[in-house]
Amino acid sequence: MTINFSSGFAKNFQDTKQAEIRATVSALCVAAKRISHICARGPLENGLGDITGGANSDGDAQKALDVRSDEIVTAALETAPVAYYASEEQDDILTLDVNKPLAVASDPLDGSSNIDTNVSIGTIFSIYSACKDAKSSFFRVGSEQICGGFFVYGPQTTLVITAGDGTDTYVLDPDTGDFELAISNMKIISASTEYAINASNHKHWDASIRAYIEDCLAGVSGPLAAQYNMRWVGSLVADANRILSRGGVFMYPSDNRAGYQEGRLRLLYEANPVAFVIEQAGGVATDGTRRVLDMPLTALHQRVPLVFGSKTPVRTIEKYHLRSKNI
Ligand code: AFP
Repeated sequence: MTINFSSGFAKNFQDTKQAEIRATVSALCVAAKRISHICARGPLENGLGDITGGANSDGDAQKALDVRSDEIVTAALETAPVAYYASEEQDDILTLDVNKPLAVASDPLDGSSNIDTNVSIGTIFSIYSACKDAKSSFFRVGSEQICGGFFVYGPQTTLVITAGDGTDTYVLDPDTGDFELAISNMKIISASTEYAINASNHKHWDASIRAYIEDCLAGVSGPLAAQYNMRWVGSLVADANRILSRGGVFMYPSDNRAGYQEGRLRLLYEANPVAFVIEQAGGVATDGTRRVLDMPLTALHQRVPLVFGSKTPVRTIEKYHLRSKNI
């Protein structure tokens, strides 16, 4: 079976489209089970975290598991109703079968820097209806996604997913080998005093983010009048999963390092699917001021500054941005 969908999954769509979405998600679950198994074997798999000598489109060094995960996802999508596949690990879009109806974008292995440290990592995916050609199937706004989400390979292997009618979590049952619905229609609490950011980049941030973080650190006697806590896993999927389960705000802003003017995360296969599940759970996802899902894709591996999570802190950060621009 691989996944026991909730009865309402993708019910917004006509039967044919719903079946196509379910078949593609099932194929991604097959891939995730294989990647999860490899991750669970860790060092027994000989060098998952080794640098292959290759690099992805952005010049990031590719780890062995990055490449293997991409191969596993590609093979799975070849069995699904998918015409085009765009991957963080491949420079260009892969055409699988132009006669098929869907297009999938993926970061097949998010959190590579954590592979050898036994910290949760994952696979992120986004599904669109295919257009007349490969490029137009992806060069669009994220609000045109028909399904999106991510797998987390951690203490549990989970799937966080939305098809536009709420965000659900499925858990891979080790006893049956199937993904089972565990939490339906998740809701992010609107207020939270927990933030996630790589604080070592403080000197690189713009004034608005520095001011916000400094006001969080000022605690109860500071302008935000609350005691804050910080978490930073270094795996987007792990931080996103925590925020879905207990609230908080994630920030990977632009900074003044070379290549980081638009942050680190990619719009197509990281920010858009995460923004989709976050919004469907009642949260907010912006680039600091603009809604992520309204941002048109103009380059396949385009980066975007990313702020997402509980509504109140995301809107507060927006105010810091606007104030720093005297808007
Ligand atoms: P890797 O896949 O190269 O480890 O990058 C992971 C990631 O894209 C995202 O999952 C993390 O939130 C972010 O990068 C961590 O970035 P820093 O290593 O700069 O903190």
